[in-house]
Amino acid sequence: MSRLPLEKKVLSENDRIAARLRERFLERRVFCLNFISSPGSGKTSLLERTLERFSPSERVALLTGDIQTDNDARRLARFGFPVKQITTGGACHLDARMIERALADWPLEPLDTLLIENVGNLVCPSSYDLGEAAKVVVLSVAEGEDKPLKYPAIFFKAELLILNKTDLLPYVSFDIEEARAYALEVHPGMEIVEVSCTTGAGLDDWMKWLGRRRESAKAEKALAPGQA
Ligand SMILES: Nc1nc2c(ncn2[C@@H]2O[C@H](COP(=O)(O)OP(=O)(O)OP(=O)(O)O)[C@@H](O)[C@H]2O)c(=O)[nH]1
Ligand SMILES: [Mg+2]
Repeated sequence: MSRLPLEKKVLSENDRIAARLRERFLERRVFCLNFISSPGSGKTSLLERTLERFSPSERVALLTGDIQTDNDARRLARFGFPVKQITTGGACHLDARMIERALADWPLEPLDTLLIENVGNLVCPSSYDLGEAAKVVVLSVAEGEDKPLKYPAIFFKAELLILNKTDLLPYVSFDIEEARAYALEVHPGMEIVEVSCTTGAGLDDWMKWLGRRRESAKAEKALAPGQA
């Protein structure tokens, strides 16, 4: 069998499960985000800074994917919200079946928000829909400003680009205006937020985006059943 038909079959099976998940999220009114970046760009750090800004009454849960170790789940569990690690045992991305399995014994009813940290990889995760409302791509200033041009799929599919580690700008040759221009070339109108998870700079802008996007998802949900 040639490679292409098999790949197509895997992806269409994934899309089928992702559609089922999306429907469940819609029915249960759960707002889901899928965070994607290269290894080490700061996905877990961003989630840590986000969780510490949430009030304890916030109904948020997290899934975090890695090839090996539960390090990220342990980091995130410190904030008191439910967290599950998905260890892919070699796969370079999360797929919709892994999410469905992880949620099988987790009631969605008490949840309002589900944050999924994908495996560190800028390529494979972009092909796998997880049923999320939106993808968020994180790029750190230590990675080179040309990444949106070299890995366009994820920059095209993500609604928001988070440019992280801005505290390192004085020490690296990263042209942040050029990075923004490349991202907009690939995805005109893409929203971009600059942050430093270390100093906290820009995190208010990120939290505002999150709040706004969550509200707009709720409004979509309100319209969905009858389409008024
Ligand atoms: N200077 C600086 N370092 C940061 C910042 N954000 C994260 N880091 C550091 O970058 C390293 C990787 O951060 P993580 O949050 O683990 O990155 P990740 O994307 O979750 O990594 P994987 O899950 O392995 O893909 C850690 O040493 C963080 O402390 C930042 O804004 N500035
Ligand atoms: Mg991580």
